[in-house]
Amino acid sequence: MTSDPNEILMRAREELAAAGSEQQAEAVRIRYLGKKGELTAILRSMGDLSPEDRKAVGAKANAVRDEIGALIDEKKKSLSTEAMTRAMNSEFIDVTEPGRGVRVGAEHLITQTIGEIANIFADMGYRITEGPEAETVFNNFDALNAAPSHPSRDLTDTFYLSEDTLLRTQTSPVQVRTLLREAPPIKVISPGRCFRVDTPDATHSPMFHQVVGLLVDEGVSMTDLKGTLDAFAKRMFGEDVRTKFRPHFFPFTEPSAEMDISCFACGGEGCRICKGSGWIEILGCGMVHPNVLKVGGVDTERFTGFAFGMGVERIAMLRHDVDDIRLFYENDIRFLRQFA
Ligand code: 2NL
Repeated sequence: MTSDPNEILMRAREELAAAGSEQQAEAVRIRYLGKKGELTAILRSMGDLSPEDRKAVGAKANAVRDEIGALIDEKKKSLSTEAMTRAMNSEFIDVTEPGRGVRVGAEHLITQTIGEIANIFADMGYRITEGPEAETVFNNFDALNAAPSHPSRDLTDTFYLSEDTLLRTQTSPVQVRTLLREAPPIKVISPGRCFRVDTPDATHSPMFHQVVGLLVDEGVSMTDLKGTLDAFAKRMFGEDVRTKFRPHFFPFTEPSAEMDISCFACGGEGCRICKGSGWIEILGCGMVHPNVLKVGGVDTERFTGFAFGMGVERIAMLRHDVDDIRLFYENDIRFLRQFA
């Protein structure tokens, strides 16, 4: 170590020239100008010098201190500019490059099918009403004229939540709520999830979807039901399909029927889709039973109505040739993507 300011200035210059980073430049400041720095030591020890020496050495040491400080600031600035230039060159962003592409999701086929059915009925003036999946036994069974002994009420067929609540086995209870809340004319469809105790296989699932419809007004007859559902079938499956109604039984309608459409795949010749018969069962329907209308306080001398219900999975499976209902719930993207 030396106490010659000029010699210190030379060494500081060399060290700064060699400094490759702002930290290394700062280390130079600490070594010479810091609390324990070499130049600081000289300035501190000036009291030991004679007055003449003190003046000369003091002036020189102060000048060197200022110069080293300025050199360090300059070096830091140039290092920082260099670092920025290097970053600008290596981190160049090509704003003209095409984007990376966003993966857009799509509606599930069941949701799409519900939408198509709903749109057709919306065009005929129906409102869409929804209700809770957890229902009362009253709305799900009693109000719909199901006898106390009706098999679907059985504990082994229905998910009971308590003695008087359950997971709805159909979406008709939504329309019971409508009947209880509103006076005719009523014209609604109710899509939604339903639940039945079932072991899953290719055609059964303990959770499935239904769309049910209800129309109550003055002078409604079976011809209105047939015309409405025939119009629906033609829009849903093609203008060429014919419909036929076979007698059936439901506790909530009388008379009741099931509607078949002529096979949209073979035109009625008989094929794999219609299992050789030329006809495909699509939905259940009927004239609303007076007992059900009375629950809603409807004057059954003045008003009549029709109702219908269809399984959404069944319709989607038929139209898209899906052979296993479980595919809808497995969320295998390779299956779902086909309908995006
Ligand atoms: C089926 C077909 C159907 C209804 C549901 C209904 C609703 C009210 C009054 C009368 Cl509020 N009926 N819904 C009618 C006929 C058929 O669903 O296969 N169900 C098991």
